[in-house]
Amino acid sequence: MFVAIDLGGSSGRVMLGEVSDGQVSLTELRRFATGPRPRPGGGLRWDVQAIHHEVLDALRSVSPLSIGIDSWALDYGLIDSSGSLDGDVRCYRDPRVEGVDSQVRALISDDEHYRITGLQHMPFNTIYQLMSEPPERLAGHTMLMLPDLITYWLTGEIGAEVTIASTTGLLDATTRQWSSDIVSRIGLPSSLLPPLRQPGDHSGLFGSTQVVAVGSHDTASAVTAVPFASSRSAYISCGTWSLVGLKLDTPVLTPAAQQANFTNESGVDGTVRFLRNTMGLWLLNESLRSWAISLEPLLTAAASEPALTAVVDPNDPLFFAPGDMPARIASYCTKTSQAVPSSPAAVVRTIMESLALSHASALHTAQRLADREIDVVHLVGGGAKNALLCQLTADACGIPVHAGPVEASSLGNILVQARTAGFRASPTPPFATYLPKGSRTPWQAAAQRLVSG
Ligand code: LRH
Repeated sequence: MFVAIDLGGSSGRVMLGEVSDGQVSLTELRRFATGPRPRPGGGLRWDVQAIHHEVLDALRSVSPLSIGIDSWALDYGLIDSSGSLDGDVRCYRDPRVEGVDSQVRALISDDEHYRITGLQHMPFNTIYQLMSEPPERLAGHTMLMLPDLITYWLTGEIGAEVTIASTTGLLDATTRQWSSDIVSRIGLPSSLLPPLRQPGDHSGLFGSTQVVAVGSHDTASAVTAVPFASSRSAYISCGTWSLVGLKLDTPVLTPAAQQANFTNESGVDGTVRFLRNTMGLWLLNESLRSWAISLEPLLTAAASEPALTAVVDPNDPLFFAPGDMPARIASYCTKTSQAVPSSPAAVVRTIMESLALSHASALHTAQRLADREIDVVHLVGGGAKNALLCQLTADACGIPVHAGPVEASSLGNILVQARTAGFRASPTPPFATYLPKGSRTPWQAAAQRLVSG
């Protein structure tokens, strides 16, 4: 039996995985809220001590063959010379990074940065978070991405797993090594970055149990669990974010890919996750939080709401911070001269259709940039449970959507551990297929409203 510690932006899970007949079965041992919390001094932080405590408590009751850890990307802790965490682990939604990208641009142009890292420009990428730190907080410190920090707390060993290192803006996408060029040009201390680990490496021992480096970026683990039907299959890993793209052998570092803001993150087994990071169920989860009502009846009601009366761009900065999401959706609709959704069900319909449109746009761009025909898309992660979202995504994309697995990151995490321990196991097949219905014309017209809005 293996343990996956899988930390998402709204909840964390400790999952048990058993391998039998080449398939992994998962059992949830523990689930806890992770979401960002306000910091006493302003801004947003993660309660990493609470996460560590939940993990330790869950591990007390099991004796697995190994443990693997994956989490959301971008955020890090700083370890001081005495080996302690110095200060908070800030959330990428913390506004401290505002304007920092233009300071970095003066040291290395966006074009050159993209040619080296292949990383999608997001103003809250790790590189900008680091550059917003006072220099004295970096000197004599080691940066550990969240899974590397939990690994360090469990094992005492320091390292940087490569799939999550590739989201920092400091890793060379071609050599898959830290870019000493970028590090020296932006003036970061080179001692900040620990030696790299690969998925499948042994990271250290927790008691007598091996901790194995997996695809420690949750998206890397999720893509490992996609039951790809063929090379013409794309994926959408849909949780707080929707990661929409292709698994490739080599990065696409072209100006067109840069302009479309596509990312080339390092995947398991030397693969590349060529994708666009678009906002996902965050809009829905934040809306539910402000209404304090449950999802299922709302989704049923949303399915009968009239189609495409109002759509929003989920990536608009207006939706980025935590807070009253329905009010912001209303103000977006007013600003773009669309009908304001007048009930929670109508808001949910708007969110679902907006995510479907955003999925379709990213998918069509991915196939153009990678010059690859796509005839099916796998939707994995929490969004796979949402039948309305899966159907609308199939309709907007005009191709079938294979749904599942839901716990893709945990499954991918266990698949790498199982392989490392010498077991043969493959991704779980999809549990449902949604065929596209209706014409794509109304979707294209709705997309046009966003462009001209
Ligand atoms: C998805 C994800 C995504 C990152 C974001 C911070 O959970 O890891 O790939 O960009 O969270």
